[in-house]
Amino acid sequence: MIVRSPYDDIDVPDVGLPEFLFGDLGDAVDRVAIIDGPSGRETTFGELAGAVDRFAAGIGERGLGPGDVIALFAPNNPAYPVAFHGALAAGVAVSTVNALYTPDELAFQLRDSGSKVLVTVSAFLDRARAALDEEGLVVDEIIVIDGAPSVAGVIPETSLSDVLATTAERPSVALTGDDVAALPYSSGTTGRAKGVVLTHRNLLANLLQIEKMGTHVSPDTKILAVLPFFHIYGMTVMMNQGLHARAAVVTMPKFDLPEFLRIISEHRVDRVYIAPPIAVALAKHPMVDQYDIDCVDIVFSGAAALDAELGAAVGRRLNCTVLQGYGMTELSPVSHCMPDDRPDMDLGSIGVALPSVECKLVDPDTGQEGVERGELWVRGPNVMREYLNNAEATAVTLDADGFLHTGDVATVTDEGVFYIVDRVKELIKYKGYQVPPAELEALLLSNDGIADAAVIGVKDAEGEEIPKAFVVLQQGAELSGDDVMSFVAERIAPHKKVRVVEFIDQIPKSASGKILRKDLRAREQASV
Ligand code: 4UU
Repeated sequence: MIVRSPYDDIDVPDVGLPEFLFGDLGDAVDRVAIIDGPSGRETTFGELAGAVDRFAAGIGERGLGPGDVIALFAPNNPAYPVAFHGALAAGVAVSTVNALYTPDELAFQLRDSGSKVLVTVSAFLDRARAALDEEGLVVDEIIVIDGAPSVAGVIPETSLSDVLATTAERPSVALTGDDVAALPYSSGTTGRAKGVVLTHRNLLANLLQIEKMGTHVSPDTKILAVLPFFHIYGMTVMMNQGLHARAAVVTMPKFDLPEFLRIISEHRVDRVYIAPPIAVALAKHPMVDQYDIDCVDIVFSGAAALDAELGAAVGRRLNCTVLQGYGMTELSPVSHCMPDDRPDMDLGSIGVALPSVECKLVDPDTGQEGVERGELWVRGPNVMREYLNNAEATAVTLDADGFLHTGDVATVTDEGVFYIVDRVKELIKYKGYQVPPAELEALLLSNDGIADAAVIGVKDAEGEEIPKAFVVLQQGAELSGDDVMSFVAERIAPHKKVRVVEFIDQIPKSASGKILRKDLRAREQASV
């Protein structure tokens, strides 16, 4: 019933992640760890480790330590790993926040995670200050990591250089693998975004699992980090894998095609991690031919299904290997991928299970295990501990045997190659970003003109998944589809926008009042 990884198991050392990454730099001290893509500024491993140490001291000096949480609300830049690993080294967990969030969304995560410090950049200060006006937060300081001068606001704002200038000793915390390291947010299979409790062991294990598959990331590799570090894909696969392998990580604060191509070309990047929408640009955009990017060896796609044809087109145009992996925030994130040395593997697959990963395919309706096509359950050292302060959601997702129920439907070949073929969870993915329907439904219901609402994912003309709202209007209410879309767009991050609206007389619901999304999907199928 259980499909095991074809690789030998890994051993996970019982240490904290910063110790694992920076404890013994050896001759990597003078190598370049981070390159700021836009400016080309370089940071060596020695400089980075020194800054991590000072940040840890500064965090300790503020009285923070094990059990505390800080929030990191920033785009990719060279200071991101300083704050992330500095906090971890002080025993403090880091809740990474989506850089596109509105003040309300940010406030929700700050409150829910109990963050005591907010680390951000000057361009985000307006949103940060607005969030901190909300009630129930325990944030008492903002640290601005891109060198902006500190301002005397309602909540003190400190620059990174002031934090790093501390003469305090780095706190001596004896971290174990069981300590909490990161608290990214994910809606999982149902409901609103929840804090995903990832331990040092989880994050470290996933690095070793990826490495053991023969991933050829070496000190000579240059990794492009255009996908955000706040999302688990960027955090583990770009930032931490790069640091672990002593590769150079080239950071980009956001995706912009000419800048993306310029940075690849100028820095001779050989490994590019993407989500499928970037594959569309790489395969089709005329601009790609204007740049010398023959340095690219591997394009690796994850976070949403990659079309095999599209992937093959990228490979032909860039004359490179294209690989696909599968992951989930709750899995730290990678559980399956195509190894570097198997470019022959079907690009429409997600590859094989990583070392120490065990899988089951389970019929979501009957619970029968070992079916040909079923919900993918995953067990391994990379599986999250729990959802933060949410035993109920944890119980739904993580069973007594330690299997995490992914909400994705998969098949597997005799060779152990997995395919994702459907999704049974509510979650919608827009360009690889999470869109939790429950959140949009709650927002829609807060409109006086809306009596009831349900949101599902549908395909647009390009085959991209987009959120669609079914809306029941209050009697006498006169709202157009555009009114509904604007109402939502003004209140949430751009990737969560409702992109289609259909008015309907009644939302189909079960006897217990649960939205019957299956019925809405069937209705949608019937109309195309
Ligand atoms: C079909 O998206 C992620 C993590 C992605 C990732 C990271 C490292 C992929 C490969 C890699 O090496 O996490 P979340 O939590 O934002 O979203 C998880 C969901 C999955 O449950 C699934 O529905 O995103 C979807 N998903 C995929 N679907 C992720 N990867 C794939 C994929 N094909 N390759």
